[in-house]
Amino acid sequence: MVSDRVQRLLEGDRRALTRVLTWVENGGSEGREALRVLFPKSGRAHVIGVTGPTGSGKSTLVGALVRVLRERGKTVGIVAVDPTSPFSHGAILGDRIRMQDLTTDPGVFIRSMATRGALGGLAATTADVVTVFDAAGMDVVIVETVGAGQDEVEIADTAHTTVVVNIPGAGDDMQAIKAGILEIADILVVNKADLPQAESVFKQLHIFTDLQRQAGWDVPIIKTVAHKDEGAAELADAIEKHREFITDSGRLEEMSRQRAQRQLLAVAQAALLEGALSKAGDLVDELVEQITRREIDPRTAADKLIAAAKS
Ligand SMILES: Nc1nc2c(ncn2[C@@H]2O[C@H](COP(=O)(O)OP(=O)(O)OP(=O)(O)O)[C@@H](O)[C@H]2O)c(=O)[nH]1
Ligand SMILES: [Mg+2]
Repeated sequence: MVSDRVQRLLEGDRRALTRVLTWVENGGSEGREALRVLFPKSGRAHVIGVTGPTGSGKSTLVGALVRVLRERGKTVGIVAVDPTSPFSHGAILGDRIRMQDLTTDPGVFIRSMATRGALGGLAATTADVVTVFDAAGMDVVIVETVGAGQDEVEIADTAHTTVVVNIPGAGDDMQAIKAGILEIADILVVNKADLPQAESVFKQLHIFTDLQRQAGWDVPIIKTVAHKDEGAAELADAIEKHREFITDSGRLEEMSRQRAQRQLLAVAQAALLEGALSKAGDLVDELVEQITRREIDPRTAADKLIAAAKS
């Protein structure tokens, strides 16, 4: 069953892709089996993270970017990790019409991820969904997330190139700076450049990038008017330039190795803990009680738990 669907996915069957993505998101045995086969076939796609405040125009910008990438002959998978994304629902009519040409394009596949109920964490599930798109042969995979919390920063970890979208009109202090997500940017975008104060945000970002130099890479700042496709070609060029930079400098390989280590250790940690807890039974509750009553310190209690799991 699973291998049959995976085979059809690899042959380009979109319905098989949809099914496999559902399995992977559910985190069950089918998903795991599919990933076992698909993982060795992944690793070719360029993964782009697009993050920024709610309503900054991320989805609109992704739409504009995808149109440019399609003109350049690339196939694109989009993962929208945000329930309010126009890729799922809630778009104003204009946006929906603009998204239409994407949803009917066989070279584009859009997946909206449920943010709740993702087993093993949102970041881990997102990484698996990216792996499936990658193995399915997408040249580019774009992950859209609202830049607010830890999850978003972890998801940006999955990306080779992270684009942080800023907008004018958020007062003097930019929301993105507050959320501390500028640091993760390989490319900065000032979207809604048609609005007043765009220039002011642009200047503030320049001050920021002058202070924060990445070795060998000057973070470009690109003005866009996403709903008019303005700046999308420049953004695509900057992304391509960054891809060349990380490939030629060896950064890509280094990133892949670090990611491999993080993934291995994260999964192993979760599995070991799960194993230990299932063996320890009531001991966990007992130890929690004892720590609460200050009869035992957490470290000694953990030693007891590990000893019980091993016996
Ligand atoms: N004036 C102006 N409006 C824009 C621009 N880009 C997007 N918008 C509008 O901004 C609104 C929000 O755009 P979205 O693309 O849904 O923003 P988002 O960041 O994906 O929003 P969430 O996914 O909900 O966080 C829409 O009404 C867009 O039409 C722009 O460059 N200029
Ligand atoms: Mg969106």
